[in-house]
Amino acid sequence: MSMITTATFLSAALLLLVPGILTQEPGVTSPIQLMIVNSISNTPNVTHTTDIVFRGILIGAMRRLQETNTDFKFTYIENPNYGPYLVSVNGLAGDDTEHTYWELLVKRGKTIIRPDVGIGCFIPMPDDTVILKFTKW
Ligand code: B12
Ligand SMILES: *[C@@H]1O[C@H](CO)[C@@H](O)[C@H](O)[C@H]1NC(C)=O
Repeated sequence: MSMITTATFLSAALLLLVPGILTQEPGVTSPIQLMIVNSISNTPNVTHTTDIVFRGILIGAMRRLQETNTDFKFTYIENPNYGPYLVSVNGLAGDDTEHTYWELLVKRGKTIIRPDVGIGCFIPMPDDTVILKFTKW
C-alpha cells in the first residue's frame, strides 16, 4: 500500500470509530438522585445526589455515595441466584416476620418504574431518581 492509500484508509477507519467513541464517552459519569422513602413511619423523604459510570450498576453508585456521605449507609446479603438483596438503609432493616422490605423503584421523567432486577443488576439512566422505599409486602 502506498503512503497515501494507507493514510486514506486510516482516516476512514477513524471516522467510523469516532461516533462510537463520542456516544460511549469513556470515564464520563452522569448524575442520578437517590431518594430514601419510609412509607411505614412518618419520616420525611431524603434525597441524595450521586453518579453512575457509563452503563454502571446501581450498587456502584450506592457504594460511592456511602464512601463520601456519612448520612447514607446500606447493607445487603448476597443471594446465590439473584445477587445482592438490599437489607437495610441507614440502620433500618426489612424484617420477614413483619413483612417489611426495601423496595426498589425508579422515577424516570414522570413515570415510576419497578425494576424487575435488584440493586446489583439494575442500570440507572442519567437523571433517574432511584427510590429506596421501606414498605410492606
Ligand atoms: C416473594 C418474592 C419477594 C419477596 C420476598 C419476601 C420473603 N422474604 O419471602 C419481596 C417482596 C421482599 C421481594 C422483593 C423484591 N424482589 Co422478589 N420475588 C419474590 C418471588 C415472587 C418468590 C421468591 C421465593 O419465595 N422463592 C422461594 C424460596 C423458597 O426461595 P428463596 O431462594 O429462599 O427465595 C428468596 C429470594 O427469592 C429472595 N428474593 C426475593 N426477591 C429478590 C430479589 C433480589 C434482587 C434478590 C437478590 C433476592 C430476592 O427472597 C426470598 C426469601 O428469602 C420471586 C419470583 C419467583 N417466582 O421466584 C421474586 C423475584 C426473586 N424478585 C425479584 C425482584 C426484582 C425483587 C425486587 C428487586 C423488586 C423491587 N423492584 O423492589 C425486590 C428486592 C429489593 C431488595 N430489597 O433488594 C425478581 C428477581 C429477578 C432478578 N434477576 O433480579 C424475581 C425473580 C421476580 C421477577 N420480577 O422476575 N421479592
Ligand atoms: C415521598 O416520596 C414518595 C414517593 O415518591 C411520595 O409518594 C411522597 O408523597 C413523598 N412524601 C413527601 C412528604 O414528600
